[in-house]
Amino acid sequence: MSTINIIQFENQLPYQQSPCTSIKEIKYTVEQILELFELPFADLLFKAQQVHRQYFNPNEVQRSTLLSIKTGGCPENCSYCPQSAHYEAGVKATKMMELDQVVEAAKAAKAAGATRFCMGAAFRAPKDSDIEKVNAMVKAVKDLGMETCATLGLLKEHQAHSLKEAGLDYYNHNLDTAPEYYKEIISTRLFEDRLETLEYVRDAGMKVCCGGIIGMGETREQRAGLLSSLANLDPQPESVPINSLVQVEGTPLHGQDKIDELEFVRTIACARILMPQSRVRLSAGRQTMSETTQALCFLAGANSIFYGEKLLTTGNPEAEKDENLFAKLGIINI
Ligand code: SAM
Ligand code: DTB
Ligand code: SF4
Repeated sequence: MSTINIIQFENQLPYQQSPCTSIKEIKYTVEQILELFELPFADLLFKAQQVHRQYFNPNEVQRSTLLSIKTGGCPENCSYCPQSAHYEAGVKATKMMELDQVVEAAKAAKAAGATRFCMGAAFRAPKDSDIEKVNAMVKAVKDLGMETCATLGLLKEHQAHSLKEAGLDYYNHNLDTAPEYYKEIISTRLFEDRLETLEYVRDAGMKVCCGGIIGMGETREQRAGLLSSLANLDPQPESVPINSLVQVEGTPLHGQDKIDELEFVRTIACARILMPQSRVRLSAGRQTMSETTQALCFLAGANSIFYGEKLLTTGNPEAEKDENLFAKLGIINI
């Protein structure tokens, strides 16, 4: 068994200065995270469970439902994304949804058991007039007694404050992949632009939902690089979505070798160990994942999911299927 002790991370790591203030010091190096990845599977999962049980009830999983409030036609070229205008992925571009449609969807999500409603828009960066519309949605969804989350792309400082004032609880903005691999995936905006948005969100007082995608052809070292960037955010994100790439025909990443499912479970376990107080979200990719692999992900410390038959443009397991899985595993919704 490796001698890595989780506690040692706090005390024995080299200090490095980072240009971005949301990463104040490099507490978790890629090399150390690789050592975790390389542990025997049983030892890695045991460590992850120990950490998980320090802060969470391991039988509780939080559920969020997504709604695409503005779909497609996005000017960015994220090579995984069917909503990019750069690719022909069969997604029809729409205008922003009307408020009453959003409220209807949120009511249905609440009735099905979701506690958070996450509104996503295919923007590079929203205009102030878009923020006004989203603010009205946030207020209406909060009035239903749900937590709110939005993912609208890059924000300006005053926009983050405006969303916070409207009552937005979480802002989702992912780092997506390791800084070293990032330019292979997206060239229309920088990794550093993302860090800036995360800083505005944090400074405005909202909770941060920030994760990435596994299975885009990255190496294990690059998976460790993504986790290092996430874990070194200070404070760490409250919510960490780990997406398994959903391959959509027409996008450049379609046809990519699929990630090995046990490697995906290892990634979840490492995320749990590195970010003990965060909710690690088993995110996109569940539709093609076996129940057994999902169960291993929960065992490895995942404790939230996207719930409902659609993500943004692609499918997700039906609510009833998830209810059955939760019943088999004795998992309760919170
Ligand atoms: N346009 C905004 C942005 O990029 O920040 C918000 C919506 S965007 C769809 C939110 C996140 O969904 C992306 O950062 C990416 O991590 C994830 N995502 C998009 N397409 C995906 C896919 N095909 N498979 C897995 N995750 C995906
Ligand atoms: C996140 O990390 N994953 C969600 C949410 N945040 C917005 C989106 C997944 C999108 C999967 C592809 C689609 O449905 O378009
Ligand atoms: Fe646009 Fe977001 Fe898709 Fe990138 S991930 S193309 S920014 S909708």
